[in-house]
Amino acid sequence: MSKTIYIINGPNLNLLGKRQPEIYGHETLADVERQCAGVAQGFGLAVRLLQSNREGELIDWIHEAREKAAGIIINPGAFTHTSIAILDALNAFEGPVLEVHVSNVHKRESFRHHSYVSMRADGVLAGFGVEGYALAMRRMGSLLG
Ligand code: CA2
Repeated sequence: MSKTIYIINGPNLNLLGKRQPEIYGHETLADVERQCAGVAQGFGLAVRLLQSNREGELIDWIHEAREKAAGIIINPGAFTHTSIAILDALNAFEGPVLEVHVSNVHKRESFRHHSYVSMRADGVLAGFGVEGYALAMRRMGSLLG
């Protein structure tokens, strides 16, 4: 059976491709899922794309990933900059964790420059648009292949 990669998305990312295209582009989470599934297939991996506006639900999925996923690609949205709880959950996950941001957070407001999740992430991509997810999936393939 294929190893599964969880692609976990935080608050407001359900709006990708629907609002603020000047920052976040025109592609939706459905496009992200399709692009990542294509890359994953080449490495014999499967994907499960998840999105929630609730911190606790994101944490529950990270816990679930301990049993069901070989790796996590996560864009925690604004929780990136605030959530020690998400960091704690990721610290209990043993596989690779890659952090993705659609925008270049370092080019934006200073409150976006710090990430709790980066203290656990094995790699961070920011500012590659939604293409960052597929790039992270390619890296996941190298790490797990
Ligand atoms: O650049 C990223 O991917 C962010 O994680 C996105 C978060 C932001 O708080 C982080 O600092 C950086 C915001 C997600 C909001 O997503 C939207 C997408 C389209 C339209 C409106 C919001």
